[in-house]
This record gives sequence, structure tokens and C-alpha cells, in this order.
Amino acid sequence: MNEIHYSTRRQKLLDTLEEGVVILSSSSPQTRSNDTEYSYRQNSDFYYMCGFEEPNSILILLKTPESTRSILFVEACSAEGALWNGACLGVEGARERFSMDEIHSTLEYSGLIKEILREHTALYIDFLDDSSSVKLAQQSVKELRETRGVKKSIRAIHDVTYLIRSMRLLKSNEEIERIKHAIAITASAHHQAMRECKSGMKEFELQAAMSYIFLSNGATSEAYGAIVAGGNNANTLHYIDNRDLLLDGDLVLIDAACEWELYASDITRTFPINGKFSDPQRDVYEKVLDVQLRVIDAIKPGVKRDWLQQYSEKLLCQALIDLGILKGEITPLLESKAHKKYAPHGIGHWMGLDVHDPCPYFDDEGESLALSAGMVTTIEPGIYIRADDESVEEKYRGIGIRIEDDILITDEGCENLSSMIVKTVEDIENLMMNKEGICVHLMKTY
Ligand SMILES: [Mn+2]
Repeated sequence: MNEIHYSTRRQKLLDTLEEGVVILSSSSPQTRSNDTEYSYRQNSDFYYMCGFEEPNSILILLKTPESTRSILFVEACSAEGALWNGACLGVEGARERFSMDEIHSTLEYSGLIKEILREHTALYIDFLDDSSSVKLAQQSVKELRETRGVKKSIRAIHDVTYLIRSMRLLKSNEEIERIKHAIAITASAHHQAMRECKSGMKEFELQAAMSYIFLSNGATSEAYGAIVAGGNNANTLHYIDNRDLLLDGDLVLIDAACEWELYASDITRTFPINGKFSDPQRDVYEKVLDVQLRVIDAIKPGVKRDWLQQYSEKLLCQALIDLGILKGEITPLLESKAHKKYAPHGIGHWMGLDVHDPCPYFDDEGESLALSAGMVTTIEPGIYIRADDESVEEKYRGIGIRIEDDILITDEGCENLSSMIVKTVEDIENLMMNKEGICVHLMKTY
């Protein structure tokens, strides 16, 4: 992504405003414990508008009836900071790299924001932004209100995230390339987990095998905390302990994926620990896979998200009836939401800069959003039967299965961006038996 990308986005955002001041802050470094920090991750909305990855930075966009202006405030470099934390770009470095109208040191922000706010009537912020940049702006608004002779004053505060996240719904080709790259690395990692899996291993050993592939291919991070859930652990939807033994005869559900240059992937595969599905496992697995394939098949521009959800629930409910897990007619079962006991979560979510991209799911009229080309959604049906559920035949108890792929909506319909990751019973068993099969080798990207 180059500078034109970001300046086009800024212009597009400003085009939707009559006039006003937009303030966006970078993420703040987060303490993990005492004086150690989590690895830094830039605020996605901030990054989307300027591509700047350092902390302690602020982006201001201005619009008057006559003109627009973009101003970036960056941390000034110091020899002390460089010694401990490495060099930052600094004002001069940022001016060389980024095409903003103005770039200043963050130290100049408090003085400049007051001068800026006295020329405007509307302020656009992230309501959850509790950084000093917003607090200083609010303080300035108050001071200006108490100052005689100021011609304009801020009369409205708006949420800027809705505007940005509506833009984030439609991915550019460059964004899709980053998502594809994340998926390619994640594909290698899932295949490696299938190859290395043996009964008697610990869940975290599979996680480690995948992390090795993420890191050795240059992925900056996992896109989210990996779920490696053997046996009945798969029935805890957000299981992240990953410390149990993997047992012969059980399945393992792995929901894990990496982030590439701030863009996420999100993939789940479920496979037999010993390499061979038992008959009951295969029965449930093929039902989930069939639902997933049918839902993906239905994806095309114009289809509404809530229709997709209802369609998937209908298919899952029918699958549960076919398996004998639910008994009765589909219509009353759907109405009473009986299927939710075994298929409790949604069919998917937007994905992009965030693994759960916070883009709108409804339009301005409150209608469920219709899919259009350039959107990326996960499709991830699952069936979960707890080990202690005595209302279900014993052979199915303890089985938890989810299959998740990342889908790009195209003009013609859709493209499964993660279709290279094996998921039929035959392909999984072949890969686990031959350790080769359909094999995506480690890519050298460095
Ligand atoms: Mn997901």
C-alpha cells in the first residue's frame, strides 16, 4: 500500500463531512505485568487512515467549506529512547516517508489543537478513545467556550469510527493481497499441524508447530489467541488453555491463524488425532462440511447477511435432525431455536484489519447489509455435542466440529481465499497418512 491509498481514504472520509475536525489516536502500549509490555499493535482505524505504525501519534483531519488538511503528530526521537527502544522515525523521517499536509512533533499538539478547534463547529472522534489527545481537545473546547471573541465553537461531537468502518467494509486489491498472504502462511501452519499430530502430544505442541511457521514466514503475530482443542475441549467455544493431552480416537479442533502486515486470516480445521475419522466423527464432520459448502455456494452480491444466517441455521438444524440429534419437524425446531444448543454461534463475521472486523452489519435504515464485491467474511458452521449430554446418542458425545474459511465476495459470486487448506475427509486422511498429500511447503518470503 502506498501513500496514495491513504490520502485517497482521507479524502473520501472528508468528502462525507460538511465541515469539522477529525481526531484519531494511535494505540497506547499496553502493560502486561510490572514493566513489561504486550507487543505493540497499531489502532486499526488510525492505521487505515494513515499507515503510520508508531505509538504516541495523532492524526487530525480538517475540513472547512473551502479546503481540507491532514496533520500527523509523531513522537520526537530522542537519543535516550533510541538506546532503549530503538530508533523511531521522528518528525523529519516521517516527513520524508509520509505525504501529509503537515507533520509535527506530538509535543506541539496541545497548542495547535486549540488553534484548530476555534475555526470549526463539529468534532469527530472515537467515543472509546480515552487518550490525552481527545482529553486535550475537550479541554480546549471548554476553554474556547469561556473565551469571548471566539467566532466559532464546537457544537456537535460525532462518532468517526462508524464512517471509517463503513469504508473498511470494501477491501482494495492491496488489502486482499495482504489477507491472501496471511492465509497462505496459515495454510502451511494448518497442514503442518495435521502432519505432526499424534496421540500423546499436548495441545500446545500443535500450537507451537503452527507458531513456528507463522514466525519463520515473517508473520508479525497470531491474528488472535489460538484455539487447539482436543476432544471435548472443542465444545468450549473460546477454549485457549491448550494444555491438555491429545488422545487417540478424539478429534482436535484448531482455530488459529496469523496476521500479515496488520491484516488477519481466520481459519478453523477439525481432524482426527490418530489420522482416521471414526464413523460417528465422519458422519458429523461431513454434515458440517456440507453446510459450509452450501452456504459458501449461496454467497453472491445482493445476498443479505441475515438471510445467510437464517439459511445456515436451517441447514444446521436439518443436519442435526438427519444425525438423530434433534427429533421432530424442522419448522418448530427452528422456531424454538432447539438447534442453538448444538450450533450456538453465528455463521461468520467480517474480516480484515481486525479478525472480527468491526464494520457495520446493518445499513442506515437498520436493514441487514447486503453483500457486495470486495467484502470479506468468514463462513464457519459448527456442531458441538458435549461429552456429558445424555440426550444424545453416546457415539456422538464429546464431538465438537467447526470448519472455517475466509470468503471474498466478487462480482460473480465469491472466492474462497482459503480453499487450499484441506478439509474433505479423504484429503485430511491422505495428508495425515502420507504426511505429504496436498502439501503447501514453507514459503520463503524473506
Ligand atoms: Mn472466526
